Amino acid sequence: MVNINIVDRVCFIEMQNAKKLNCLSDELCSEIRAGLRKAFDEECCAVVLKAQTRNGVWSAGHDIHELPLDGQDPLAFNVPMEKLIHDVQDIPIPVIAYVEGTVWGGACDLCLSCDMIVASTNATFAITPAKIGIPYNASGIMHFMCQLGPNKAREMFFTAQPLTALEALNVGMVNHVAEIDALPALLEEKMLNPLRRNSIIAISAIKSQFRLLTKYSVSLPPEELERLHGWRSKVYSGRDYKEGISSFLEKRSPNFISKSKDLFPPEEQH
Ligand code: YZS
Repeated sequence: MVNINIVDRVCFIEMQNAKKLNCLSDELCSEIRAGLRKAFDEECCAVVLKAQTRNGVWSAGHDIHELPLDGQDPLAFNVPMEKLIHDVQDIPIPVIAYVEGTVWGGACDLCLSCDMIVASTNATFAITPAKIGIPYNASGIMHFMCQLGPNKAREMFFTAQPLTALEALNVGMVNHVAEIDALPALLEEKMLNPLRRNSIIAISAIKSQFRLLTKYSVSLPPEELERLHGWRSKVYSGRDYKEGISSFLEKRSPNFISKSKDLFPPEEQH
């Protein structure tokens, strides 16, 4: 599912499950995580996460077939896709998302969790939980808020509409955009050659500081955390979530009927 190739201290991890649109299945996430560990063990100075595309799709996001229907949190801390997102942020080596094509759902969060993104002009980025009745999760929402600002992040989550590569560049989500043929040279000149020249121990210390500063920049009192979890569990154990998954798999439009007030029953309002 994944090809790992180390060239001149850079670890290229290529998703090769194009026939399944590189859906972030548990297996694919585990193989990418193994690639990250190999990059660290082999003392690489950078990781490049790329994909073999089909129908122009870089990754179709979480494998919808693997979303739990038994009331479990689909985006719990310990699900493989979330573990991959944590590993990308925790590995003390710059991880660059190299995007040629469309990116959907959790794959968009994965790209945002990388340290930098270079994209081809035909790339697009969409976060789509609202299309499936998923409440997303706080750490993922934070990634978008930090990278895009609250307004653009809300627009992406609420509309589930793709952002073009140029729009993503304008809001600072993407570092560089180029025509697909020019992207390899841009990656080498703007990123990989400087990374090979610079001090990796200094970069590791700087990346680790970035991680701590963003991780602890928000502190919610425990009761607010519990309230947040209450909202999420109501949604992912509710009707719209099941309807979102069924409608996708049955290739029909969803019929969402849950109401906002279902989240805030009168007895709980204060
Ligand atoms: O009909 P077959 O069996 O060939 O299967 C179809 C699709 O069902 C399948 N497929 C997927 N299967 C599981 N999980 C997926 N995410 C997924 N996406 C697609 O692949 C076969 C080809 O799909 P088509 O729709 O026929 O292909 P195409 O017309 O080229 O459209 C490609 C896209 C990617 C635009 C389309 O498949 C699509 O919109 N897929 C869903 C993208 C998406 O919303 N992914 C987010 C998944 N959820 C998450 O990542 C998070 C949990 S959340 O929802 O919170 O963001």
